[in-house]
Amino acid sequence: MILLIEPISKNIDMYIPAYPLPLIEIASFVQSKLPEIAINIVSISADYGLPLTREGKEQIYKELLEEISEIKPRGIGISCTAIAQAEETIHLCDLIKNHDPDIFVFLGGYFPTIYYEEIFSRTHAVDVIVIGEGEVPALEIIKRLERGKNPRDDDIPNLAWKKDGHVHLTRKGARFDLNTKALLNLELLRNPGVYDILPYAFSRGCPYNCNFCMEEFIRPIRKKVSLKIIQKDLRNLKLHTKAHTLLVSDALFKSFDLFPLLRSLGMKINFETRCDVMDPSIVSKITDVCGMLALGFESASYSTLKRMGKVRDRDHYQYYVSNTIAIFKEALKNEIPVTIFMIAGYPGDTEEDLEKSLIFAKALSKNSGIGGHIFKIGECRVYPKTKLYYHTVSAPDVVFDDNGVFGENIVRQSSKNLRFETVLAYMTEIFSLSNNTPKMQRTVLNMMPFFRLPVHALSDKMIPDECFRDADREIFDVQGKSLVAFRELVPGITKKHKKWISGQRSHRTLQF
Ligand code: B12
Ligand code: SF4
Repeated sequence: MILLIEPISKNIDMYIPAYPLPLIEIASFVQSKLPEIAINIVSISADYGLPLTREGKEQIYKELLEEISEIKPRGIGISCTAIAQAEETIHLCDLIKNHDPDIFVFLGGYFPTIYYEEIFSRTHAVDVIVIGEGEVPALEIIKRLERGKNPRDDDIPNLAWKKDGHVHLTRKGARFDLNTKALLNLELLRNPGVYDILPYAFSRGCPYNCNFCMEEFIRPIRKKVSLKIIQKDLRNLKLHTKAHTLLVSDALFKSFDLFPLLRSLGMKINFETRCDVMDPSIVSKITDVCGMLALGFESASYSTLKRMGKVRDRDHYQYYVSNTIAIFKEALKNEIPVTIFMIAGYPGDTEEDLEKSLIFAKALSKNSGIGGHIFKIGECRVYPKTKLYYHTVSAPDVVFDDNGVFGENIVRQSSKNLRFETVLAYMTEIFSLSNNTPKMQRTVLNMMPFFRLPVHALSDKMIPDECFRDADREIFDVQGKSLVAFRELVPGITKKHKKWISGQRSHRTLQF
């Protein structure tokens, strides 16, 4: 038996009741090659609950370890996509190894791919880290484990481990051939029926190399999944789930030609794309099938976008901005909810840059539509090892919380005379220009039931006991029935906790 686990994320704000796509991709691939091996995927939040307190978390881990004792897996693979999962991932590895040192623990995902050295310096509980795409290395690891061998004894590509104080890296393998991608096998999930949202990646990778992004570490070239595989996958999803929303998980989505196929599924498709790759005339043709459209806009300032590596020159900038306006207007005209993602206080930003974004948001928000719009703006984080990190540490006037790969790394002063309070004030003002129409509220609630809520709002007495997995109300039940009841209450809870809604992200982070 092999267990694959999606750990807890501390960021509740962006919690999406979606199956862990990376683990299903890997498990389906391994299962298709080794059908005789039992593989099971656990999503801690979906299958055990979302812990709101330390006690709740301890209860969940106790249950998980009891189960591990029963099923006795030879290996446990853990996926760590976001920084918000990193500390819990390490804690979980420690717990598993202390519980049973014979279980082979392996990790994969963005975080371990980029920060394997930092993980090894924190824990001895990880036997191997898989660098980059996990399908082929996981297959080879699991093959060896099932034969009773140590995967470190053979020359499996894209692995890292630490021995005698040194990190050992195996040879770099080729990119995963997406033509060999397995069909998603939902039966490998513990509770396939509990997910409201179906994530799917039509392609992997992005060639743009924006300075703040991590994509270039893992897949700097975009490759597409074949139409044949997509068709089969989507038909299976339709057949085996009751969910009606597909969440596009491409780094760079531009498969607009697939909308006729997507339409035939009878689902709503939520996707994010770049502001300069989508033709605004497409919007009116996808009205019936697009649930929500998101644009990674980031800023309206030429100087900021140039520092981000988002635009090449003035001409590109003009196109970037005018295309954003055109897509936005089309979305409103066609009653599609639209989210504009923005970053405030990017290193080098002056108040003038923030003002440009504010003026832009003010102008855009003069247009209104039933679909509504959200300016989802957040403070800037400087992820170590990205190009942005190296620029930032060498910029004399920029101050950020340089608290390592596990930290928040928030930019506190983006240029000499710009105070963080000023950045927060702009964020609040820009966010308040959102038009949270009933349609937008329904769409967001469906996908992100805890969107913008502070953690303490989930303990509010208004929430009935049926939304919790335990009598002490320390573990939130995020399976369908509980979320249905919770969603009903969200307008009231949001009103009650209004002052926190546009505040800093730290209020939306679980504190263990
Ligand atoms: C979809 C998505 C989301 C969805 C998640 C929905 C869901 N539950 O699936 C939403 C919108 C919620 C989201 C939110 C956020 N996201 Co996001 N998201 C993505 C996105 C676009 C796709 C992830 C995905 O499914 N990829 C497809 C799978 C197949 O690829 P993969 O994850 O890389 O998995 C492969 C390998 O990594 C490896 N692997 C992964 N796990 C494992 C495990 C084992 C055992 C092994 C062997 C291998 C392995 O093998 C897999 C298959 O080849 C990625 C970018 C991208 N294109 O991947 C960003 C990305 C993961 N998100 C990112 C960020 C920053 C965020 C936010 C913090 C944004 C914000 N500012 O709020 C939040 C945090 C959310 C949280 N809860 O913590 C960053 C992560 C950076 C980081 N390390 O923190 C990414 C990488 C974007 C980027 N390029 O910078 N996100
Ligand atoms: S376009 Fe998006 S995914 Fe691509 S590098 Fe830039 S931020 Fe990353």
